[in-house]
Amino acid sequence: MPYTPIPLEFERLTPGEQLARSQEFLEHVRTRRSVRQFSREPVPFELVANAVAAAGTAPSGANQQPWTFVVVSDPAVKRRIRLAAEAEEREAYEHRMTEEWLRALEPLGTDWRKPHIEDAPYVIVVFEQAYGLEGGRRWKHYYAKESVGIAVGLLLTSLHLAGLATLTHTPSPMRFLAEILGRPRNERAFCLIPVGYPADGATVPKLEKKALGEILIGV
Ligand code: IYR
Repeated sequence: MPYTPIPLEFERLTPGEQLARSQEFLEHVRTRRSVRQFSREPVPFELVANAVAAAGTAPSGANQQPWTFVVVSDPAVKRRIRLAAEAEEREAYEHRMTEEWLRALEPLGTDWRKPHIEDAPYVIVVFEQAYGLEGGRRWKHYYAKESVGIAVGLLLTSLHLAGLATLTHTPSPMRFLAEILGRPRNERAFCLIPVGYPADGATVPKLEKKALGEILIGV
Protein backbone atom coordinates (compact mmCIF):
# COMPACT_ATOMS: atom_id res chain seq x y z
CA MET A 1 0.00 0.00 0.00
CA PRO A 2 1.49 3.41 -0.99
CA TYR A 3 1.76 6.24 1.55
CA THR A 4 -1.42 8.37 1.11
CA PRO A 5 -1.59 11.39 3.43
CA ILE A 6 -5.04 12.88 4.10
CA PRO A 7 -6.03 15.86 6.33
CA LEU A 8 -6.24 15.05 10.04
CA GLU A 9 -9.64 15.49 11.66
CA PHE A 10 -8.87 17.06 15.02
CA GLU A 11 -11.17 18.91 17.38
CA ARG A 12 -9.34 21.55 19.44
CA LEU A 13 -10.97 21.82 22.88
CA THR A 14 -10.94 24.82 25.20
CA PRO A 15 -8.71 24.40 28.27
CA GLY A 16 -11.87 24.12 30.41
CA GLU A 17 -13.27 21.31 28.27
CA GLN A 18 -9.94 19.51 28.28
CA LEU A 19 -9.75 19.49 32.07
CA ALA A 20 -13.42 18.61 32.56
CA ARG A 21 -13.24 15.68 30.15
CA SER A 22 -10.01 14.30 31.54
CA GLN A 23 -11.30 14.55 35.12
CA GLU A 24 -14.61 12.96 34.25
CA PHE A 25 -12.87 10.09 32.48
CA LEU A 26 -10.47 9.57 35.39
CA GLU A 27 -13.27 9.49 37.96
CA HIS A 28 -15.18 6.99 35.90
CA VAL A 29 -12.31 4.69 35.01
CA ARG A 30 -11.28 4.62 38.68
CA THR A 31 -14.49 2.74 39.47
CA ARG A 32 -13.59 -0.20 37.19
CA ARG A 33 -12.96 -3.46 39.04
CA SER A 34 -12.26 -7.00 37.91
CA VAL A 35 -15.41 -8.92 38.79
CA ARG A 36 -15.51 -12.67 39.45
CA GLN A 37 -19.18 -13.15 40.31
CA PHE A 38 -21.58 -12.62 37.41
CA SER A 39 -25.36 -12.51 37.11
CA ARG A 40 -26.92 -14.59 34.34
CA GLU A 41 -28.98 -11.57 33.27
CA PRO A 42 -28.68 -11.00 29.51
CA VAL A 43 -26.75 -8.04 28.10
CA PRO A 44 -27.59 -6.23 24.85
CA PHE A 45 -25.26 -7.62 22.16
CA GLU A 46 -24.80 -4.13 20.72
CA LEU A 47 -22.83 -3.06 23.81
CA VAL A 48 -20.38 -5.88 23.22
CA ALA A 49 -20.23 -5.18 19.47
CA ASN A 50 -19.52 -1.50 20.15
CA ALA A 51 -16.75 -2.44 22.58
CA VAL A 52 -15.15 -4.72 19.99
CA ALA A 53 -15.43 -1.92 17.41
CA ALA A 54 -13.74 0.45 19.92
CA ALA A 55 -10.98 -2.11 20.48
CA GLY A 56 -10.55 -2.30 16.71
CA THR A 57 -9.58 1.41 16.64
CA ALA A 58 -6.43 0.68 18.68
CA PRO A 59 -3.05 1.59 17.24
CA SER A 60 -1.14 -1.50 16.12
CA GLY A 61 2.28 -2.34 14.73
CA ALA A 62 2.30 -1.34 11.03
CA ASN A 63 -1.51 -1.04 11.36
CA GLN A 64 -1.69 -4.82 10.98
CA GLN A 65 -4.55 -5.08 13.51
CA PRO A 66 -3.40 -8.52 14.66
CA TRP A 67 -6.49 -9.41 16.68
CA THR A 68 -9.65 -11.49 16.57
CA PHE A 69 -12.42 -11.21 19.17
CA VAL A 70 -14.59 -14.32 19.46
CA VAL A 71 -17.81 -13.47 21.30
CA VAL A 72 -19.20 -16.62 22.89
CA SER A 73 -22.79 -16.78 24.12
CA ASP A 74 -23.70 -20.42 23.30
CA PRO A 75 -24.13 -22.11 26.72
CA ALA A 76 -22.68 -25.40 25.44
CA VAL A 77 -19.50 -23.66 24.23
CA LYS A 78 -19.20 -21.64 27.44
CA ARG A 79 -19.49 -24.91 29.38
CA ARG A 80 -16.71 -26.55 27.36
CA ILE A 81 -14.50 -23.51 27.92
CA ARG A 82 -15.23 -23.50 31.64
CA LEU A 83 -14.45 -27.18 32.07
CA ALA A 84 -11.21 -26.91 30.09
CA ALA A 85 -10.17 -23.74 31.94
CA GLU A 86 -10.90 -25.32 35.32
CA ALA A 87 -8.89 -28.42 34.42
CA GLU A 88 -5.86 -26.24 33.56
CA GLU A 89 -6.36 -23.95 36.54
CA ARG A 90 -6.70 -26.86 38.95
CA GLU A 91 -3.44 -28.30 37.71
CA ALA A 92 -1.83 -24.85 37.92
CA TYR A 93 -3.02 -24.08 41.46
CA GLU A 94 -2.24 -27.57 42.76
CA HIS A 95 1.06 -28.28 40.96
CA ARG A 96 2.40 -25.73 38.47
CA MET A 97 2.34 -22.39 40.29
CA THR A 98 5.24 -21.61 42.59
CA GLU A 99 4.77 -20.74 46.27
CA GLU A 100 5.85 -17.20 45.40
CA TRP A 101 3.14 -16.96 42.73
CA LEU A 102 0.44 -18.34 45.02
CA ARG A 103 1.47 -15.86 47.70
CA ALA A 104 1.26 -12.98 45.19
CA LEU A 105 -2.31 -14.05 44.32
CA GLU A 106 -3.47 -14.35 47.92
CA PRO A 107 -4.96 -10.81 48.11
CA LEU A 108 -7.15 -11.61 45.08
CA GLY A 109 -8.84 -14.60 46.72
CA THR A 110 -8.84 -16.63 43.49
CA ASP A 111 -8.85 -20.40 43.12
CA TRP A 112 -9.26 -22.91 40.26
CA ARG A 113 -13.05 -22.65 40.15
CA LYS A 114 -14.30 -20.47 37.27
CA PRO A 115 -18.14 -20.38 37.38
CA HIS A 116 -18.08 -16.89 35.86
CA ILE A 117 -17.27 -18.43 32.46
CA GLU A 118 -20.74 -19.99 32.40
CA ASP A 119 -22.64 -17.36 34.36
CA ALA A 120 -21.60 -14.30 32.31
CA PRO A 121 -23.87 -13.95 29.25
CA TYR A 122 -20.87 -13.26 27.00
CA VAL A 123 -17.29 -14.44 27.08
CA ILE A 124 -15.03 -12.56 24.69
CA VAL A 125 -12.00 -14.64 23.77
CA VAL A 126 -9.27 -12.38 22.43
CA PHE A 127 -6.79 -13.90 19.98
CA GLU A 128 -3.45 -12.51 18.93
CA GLN A 129 -2.59 -13.18 15.30
CA ALA A 130 1.06 -14.07 15.81
CA TYR A 131 1.62 -13.77 12.04
CA GLY A 132 -0.52 -12.98 9.01
CA LEU A 133 -2.03 -15.96 7.18
CA GLU A 134 -4.18 -15.94 4.06
CA GLY A 135 -4.44 -18.94 1.80
CA GLY A 136 -0.89 -20.28 1.74
CA ARG A 137 0.68 -16.81 2.30
CA ARG A 138 2.33 -16.01 5.64
CA TRP A 139 3.81 -12.70 6.76
CA LYS A 140 5.34 -11.24 9.87
CA HIS A 141 3.30 -9.26 12.39
CA TYR A 142 5.10 -6.53 14.30
CA TYR A 143 4.47 -5.88 18.01
CA ALA A 144 1.44 -8.17 17.96
CA LYS A 145 1.25 -8.66 21.75
CA GLU A 146 1.67 -4.98 22.52
CA SER A 147 -1.00 -4.10 19.95
CA VAL A 148 -3.50 -6.60 21.33
CA GLY A 149 -2.81 -5.36 24.86
CA ILE A 150 -3.73 -1.82 23.86
CA ALA A 151 -6.89 -3.08 22.12
CA VAL A 152 -7.93 -5.02 25.22
CA GLY A 153 -7.52 -1.84 27.29
CA LEU A 154 -9.95 -0.04 25.01
CA LEU A 155 -12.33 -3.01 25.07
CA LEU A 156 -12.42 -3.13 28.88
CA THR A 157 -12.86 0.63 29.11
CA SER A 158 -15.73 0.65 26.62
CA LEU A 159 -17.54 -2.13 28.48
CA HIS A 160 -17.02 -0.33 31.80
CA LEU A 161 -18.38 2.94 30.36
CA ALA A 162 -21.39 0.94 29.09
CA GLY A 163 -22.17 -0.10 32.67
CA LEU A 164 -20.94 -3.68 32.38
CA ALA A 165 -18.57 -5.75 34.48
CA THR A 166 -15.59 -7.66 33.10
CA LEU A 167 -12.80 -9.95 34.18
CA THR A 168 -9.45 -10.24 32.41
CA HIS A 169 -8.77 -13.95 32.73
CA THR A 170 -5.72 -15.84 31.48
CA PRO A 171 -6.04 -19.53 32.29
CA SER A 172 -2.65 -21.02 31.65
CA PRO A 173 -1.93 -22.61 29.24
CA MET A 174 -4.69 -21.34 26.92
CA ARG A 175 -4.20 -23.58 23.88
CA PHE A 176 -7.61 -25.19 24.48
CA LEU A 177 -9.35 -21.95 23.47
CA ALA A 178 -8.07 -22.04 19.87
CA GLU A 179 -9.04 -25.74 19.70
CA ILE A 180 -12.57 -25.34 21.08
CA LEU A 181 -13.23 -22.26 18.94
CA GLY A 182 -11.64 -23.73 15.79
CA ARG A 183 -9.23 -20.84 15.25
CA PRO A 184 -6.58 -20.94 12.50
CA ARG A 185 -2.98 -21.86 13.38
CA ASN A 186 -1.68 -18.26 13.38
CA GLU A 187 -3.97 -17.30 16.29
CA ARG A 188 -2.97 -17.61 19.95
CA ALA A 189 -5.39 -16.94 22.79
CA PHE A 190 -4.43 -13.71 24.58
CA CYS A 191 -7.07 -13.65 27.32
CA LEU A 192 -10.72 -14.37 27.90
CA ILE A 193 -13.11 -11.74 29.18
CA PRO A 194 -16.45 -12.67 30.80
CA VAL A 195 -18.87 -9.75 30.32
CA GLY A 196 -22.13 -9.12 32.14
CA TYR A 197 -23.72 -7.61 35.22
CA PRO A 198 -22.25 -8.38 38.61
CA ALA A 199 -24.17 -10.98 40.64
CA ASP A 200 -26.33 -9.57 43.43
CA GLY A 201 -24.11 -9.08 46.44
CA ALA A 202 -20.89 -9.50 44.41
CA THR A 203 -17.73 -8.69 46.33
CA VAL A 204 -14.26 -7.66 45.19
CA PRO A 205 -10.96 -7.80 47.04
CA LYS A 206 -9.85 -4.68 48.87
CA LEU A 207 -6.96 -3.53 46.67
CA GLU A 208 -5.15 -0.23 46.25
CA LYS A 209 -3.82 1.31 43.06
CA LYS A 210 -0.41 2.98 43.26
CA ALA A 211 -0.46 6.72 43.87
CA LEU A 212 0.30 9.01 40.93
CA GLY A 213 3.60 9.99 42.54
CA GLU A 214 4.73 6.36 42.40
CA ILE A 215 4.04 5.85 38.70
CA LEU A 216 4.62 9.27 37.14
CA ILE A 217 8.15 10.58 36.85
CA GLY A 218 8.52 14.02 35.30
CA VAL A 219 11.91 14.69 33.73
N1 IYR B 1 -4.96 -17.83 36.05
C1 IYR B 1 -5.26 -18.07 37.45
C2 IYR B 1 -4.28 -17.44 38.37
C3 IYR B 1 -4.17 -15.97 38.33
C4 IYR B 1 -2.99 -15.41 37.89
C5 IYR B 1 -2.83 -14.06 37.90
I1 IYR B 1 -1.05 -13.30 37.36
C6 IYR B 1 -3.88 -13.21 38.33
O1 IYR B 1 -3.73 -11.84 38.33
C7 IYR B 1 -5.05 -13.77 38.79
C8 IYR B 1 -5.19 -15.17 38.76
C9 IYR B 1 -6.70 -17.64 37.77
O2 IYR B 1 -7.34 -17.00 36.95
O3 IYR B 1 -7.19 -17.97 38.85
